[in-house]
Amino acid sequence: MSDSHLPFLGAALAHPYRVGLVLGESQCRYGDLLSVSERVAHFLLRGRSDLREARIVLLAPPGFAYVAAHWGIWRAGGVIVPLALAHPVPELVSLIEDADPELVLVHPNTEKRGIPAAEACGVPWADVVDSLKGPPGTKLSDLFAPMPDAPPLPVIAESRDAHIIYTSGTTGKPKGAVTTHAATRHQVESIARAWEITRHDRVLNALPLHHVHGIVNALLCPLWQGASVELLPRFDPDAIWSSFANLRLSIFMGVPTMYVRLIRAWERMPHERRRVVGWSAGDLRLTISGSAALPAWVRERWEGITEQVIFERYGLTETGMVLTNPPNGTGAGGYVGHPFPSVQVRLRRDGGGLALPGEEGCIEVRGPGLFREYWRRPEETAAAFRDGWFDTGDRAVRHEHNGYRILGRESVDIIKTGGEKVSAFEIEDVLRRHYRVGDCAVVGIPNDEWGEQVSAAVVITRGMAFSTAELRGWVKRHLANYKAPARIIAVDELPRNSMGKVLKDQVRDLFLRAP
Ligand code: MCA
Ligand code: AMP
Repeated sequence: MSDSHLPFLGAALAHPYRVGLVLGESQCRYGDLLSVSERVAHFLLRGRSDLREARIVLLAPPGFAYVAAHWGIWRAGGVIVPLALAHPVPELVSLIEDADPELVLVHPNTEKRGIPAAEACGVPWADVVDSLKGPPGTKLSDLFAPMPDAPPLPVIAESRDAHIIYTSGTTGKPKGAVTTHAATRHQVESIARAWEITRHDRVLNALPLHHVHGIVNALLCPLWQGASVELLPRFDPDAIWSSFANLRLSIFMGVPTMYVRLIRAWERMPHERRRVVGWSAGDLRLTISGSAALPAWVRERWEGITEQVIFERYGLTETGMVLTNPPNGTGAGGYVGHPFPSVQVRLRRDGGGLALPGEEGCIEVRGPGLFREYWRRPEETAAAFRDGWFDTGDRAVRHEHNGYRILGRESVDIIKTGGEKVSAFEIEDVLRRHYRVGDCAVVGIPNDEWGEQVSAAVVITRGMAFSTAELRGWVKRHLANYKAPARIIAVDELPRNSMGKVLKDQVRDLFLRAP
């Protein structure tokens, strides 16, 4: 088997017979992933020696095909651009146009949206399941067989780009954060060191695979270490409780909303089952929350059910993981702890200078795990850094012992709902294109289950009737369903200052006061 010298393959090459993935009833060994990803690489290369950082969009649900394609893209010298399963065609078109890929890999479950989107962009597409078979003409029965006559795969320099992950910002459409192989390795090594992840771990991953959380933390990091990952095709609280009860898992990672959903599912169970699954979850080595603030009640309730303390960490798409509590459960609730190994963090005080312990400021990050650039957006890349430090836009305070406590974001126009970051501007832009909407303002309203709920105040064009369902449907036709406002209220006019700028704090108050 040819070796493309990527360090993430190390554990796979050393332990081909170990189980890498658990998918329902079936298991997949590292050796299988190596064989099949080599076939994917040759499928993508079509006789060429190196994809030379061509972007390949992957639109596939979590599963064997996703992981084999991911590895195959990297081994062929390509850059993976994973897109969300929730995107409707227009949003896929806009992301594919931006990424400018050489190919879109769709899956039987995603082709209904993936194919029209690729065709609208004039980009070729292929079925990821076909790519697993390797060069055309390969029989399915040869899937896991070695490829003795295949030419060697390219040697990939670590300075080359590895993936582009789209993230919403304060301006316009989502931006692609480009991360190199070297930065990805630093992110993985940093997590593995901080959380002591080894080949003896077994991680349950029910996260979507188009974010750093699901890809780097819960998939690449354990596979890099030679551990096993149980991949769920989608988040299903009952399936997760069953996995806790039936499998010897050691790590679960989730966003706060997932813990809320798990708690609600537990509360619906018969008394006896509650005890069994609660104890099994208590046997996990690590239960980790991130991507949004973990409410105190969730942490306490979870501890009551499982006798297990959820520990919180903090990170971003652009930086990978930044801050973490100690994995032994001794961190304080409400804090996200101290920097990961090799990550430097500082707090910039408003008006300049660095904040002292106990003083509020904006988190800035530096280190070898940071992204390289926003794809084809040099100005926005430059604006994201100050003296080489990445400006996270998150506000925090630091205390000597417990570390950092996140206080919120600088911008009211970024909303975190169920761990998904959404831009108010993007939703306002779509709402304004509806013929009934004269004007609108989108804000995030605190919510027990979602953290924040996307909420829109709309000025309806004179004389028109107003329907929440119609406006939600309109947004869902253009953007991922989680961007559709959960709450919509009609107002005569939006509160504005003397310069005409919408006063979002006052818009928020409208919702907080509404019944
Ligand atoms: C689904 N819905 C949502 C969301 N997700 N509404 C608001 N916010 C959401 N995030 C709505 C759908 O529109 C739908 O509404 C209804 O819920 C059911 O949809 P379904 O897809 O079945 O929902 P679900 O599967 O239960 O999803 C909830 C979820 C999901 C599992 C919490 O949102 C999720 O996987 N979130 C994690 C996102 C994540 O990985 N973030 C990491 C990025 P309707 O019926 O009206 O259509 S941050 C990151 O990577 C950094 C580095 C970090 O720090 O981790
Ligand atoms: P994303 O851009 O989707 O990667 O989301 C990154 C953002 O998620 C950060 O800038 C924070 O606002 C938020 N975030 C991540 N982890 C936490 C956490 N533990 N507590 C509060 N916010 C968090």
